[in-house]
Amino acid sequence: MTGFFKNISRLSYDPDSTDLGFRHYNPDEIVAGKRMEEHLRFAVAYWHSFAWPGGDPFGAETFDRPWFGNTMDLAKLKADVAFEMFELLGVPFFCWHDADIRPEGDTFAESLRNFKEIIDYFGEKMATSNTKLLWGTANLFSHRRFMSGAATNPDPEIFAWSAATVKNCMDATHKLEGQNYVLWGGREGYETLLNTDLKRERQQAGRFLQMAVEYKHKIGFKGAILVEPKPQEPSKHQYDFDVATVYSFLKDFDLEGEVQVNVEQGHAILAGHSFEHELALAASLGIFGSIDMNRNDYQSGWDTDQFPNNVPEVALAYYEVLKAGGFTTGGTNFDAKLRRQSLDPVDLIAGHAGAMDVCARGFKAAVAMQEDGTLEAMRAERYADWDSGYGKALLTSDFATIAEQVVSCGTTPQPRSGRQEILENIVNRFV
Ligand code: XLS
Ligand code: NI
Ligand code: NI
Repeated sequence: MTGFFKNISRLSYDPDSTDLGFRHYNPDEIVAGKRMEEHLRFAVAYWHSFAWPGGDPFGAETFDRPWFGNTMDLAKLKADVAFEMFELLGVPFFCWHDADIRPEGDTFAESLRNFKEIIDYFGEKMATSNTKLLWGTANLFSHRRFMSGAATNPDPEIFAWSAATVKNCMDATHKLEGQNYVLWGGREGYETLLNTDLKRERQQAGRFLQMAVEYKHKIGFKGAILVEPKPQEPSKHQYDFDVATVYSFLKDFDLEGEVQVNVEQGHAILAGHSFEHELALAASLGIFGSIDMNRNDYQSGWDTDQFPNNVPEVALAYYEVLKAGGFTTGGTNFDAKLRRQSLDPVDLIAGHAGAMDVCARGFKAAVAMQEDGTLEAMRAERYADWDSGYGKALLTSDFATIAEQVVSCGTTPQPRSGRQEILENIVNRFV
């Protein structure tokens, strides 16, 4: 034991808890035919909880963690603390970037050696832990070499460096039996069109993603490859703008059926959508994979990555997840970080525990809405005329025939209510 979380014991379900216990998340409770833990599939994000130093654009680190520093011993201490936290929270999964877990070396080879040693260290820990790997990913955005992009960099050597990095991160994810591999392109975009060959960069990104898919098949990785859309930040414009943009990109590069999306709450908001919009669209396009759960500050206009705390919002999101059939390889990754004034170890536990409770409440509300069935019945009723007779035949007809029928039948269609307020009132019965 590292002693970092001293005086904190394993959290358990206690509906009357006034302390750190879960008041709503009961992993063993059967909801909609399955244990809640298996539905929600919570994951801790290594970067926010253990690598982020608490800086902001106006100030440097506020956190003073005993594992901060660039040595292997400290990287192992960080891993020890991380696995202690997974155990305290009882989370079934975690996620990492290469740069979160290993010290950067002077050369690619040295960084890789460090990385592999930590992956082995994780492997040993995972052998006796209940926490598995939801996904691995490569950090192709923090180091200055990636300032002009990774796959989309004007310098081919950076493309090569990035490809080598993703290859090794995929190997490691495969080795640890990760359920997915994620690609998020924070620098795959531009700062100014004046220096950007948009067409060429898009081709580079497409080929890069094809190579990742080819490599997945080569090594026999059975998990899903997920692209995480985000419209901007850190780049002014990012190519994986939103779910719709990613879909057209996948179509263009023949990657449909090979790649799904990891949808993040805060990114949806930045793109001018709601989380449920992005989830519903992903599901309808057949590319729903996993979620990064967090929330933005609605006033600040950037990706603040706060822990979720809005039950009605979360309920509508899980409603879409349920309609998509729930998670298969995906899960609920808390891509969320503490506020920089939240210095204490207990804050890390409280942030996650509260978020797990908010998700549990939202999820149970979503299940209740689904089991009640009124919302879906009303939706089905709204489109019912398409299911038979005239409506059913319409889409296989043609303009000329339709025009003739419209004139000859002589009736004028009457507008019907969309019933939005009634539907919103129904949702409010459950949240
Ligand atoms: C940043 C992204 C990042 C990805 C993983 O905004 O959300 O954390 O999830 O690279
Ligand atoms: Ni994000
Ligand atoms: Ni994310």
